[in-house]
Amino acid sequence: MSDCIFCKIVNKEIPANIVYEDDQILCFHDVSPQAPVHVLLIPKKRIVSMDDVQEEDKELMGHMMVKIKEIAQILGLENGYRVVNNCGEHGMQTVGHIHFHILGKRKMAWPPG
Ligand code: DGP
Repeated sequence: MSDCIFCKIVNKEIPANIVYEDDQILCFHDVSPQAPVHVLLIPKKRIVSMDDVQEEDKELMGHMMVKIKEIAQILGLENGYRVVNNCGEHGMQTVGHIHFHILGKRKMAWPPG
């Protein structure tokens, strides 16, 4: 059994507000939203971080990238959005299951903090 919180969401052991799901990936609302719309896109397979992506994950990672625009459409992000991946300690990653934040419905600042 994994202690990974996102694996528990994948396995429906803990609830999440799901936006999109297929056999490979899951997208759900972030519990601590930093924008009016803030969801997390994850692979169902646990990959710890961007630093752990392997050659064999190319198709899965590509699938996620292709689905982002579809998810943005579901969420009504017609004015654009930001996609963020935090990797490792300096990237301020807090959950060890690779995820892409999709944030929208407000204008973002740059550079990030
Ligand atoms: P990061 O800092 O990039 O690792 O982002 C982790 C995000 O995960 C953070 O924005 C809060 C969110 N999060 C943590 N635990 C849960 C949870 O149990 N449910 C949901 N929906 N989001 C969570």
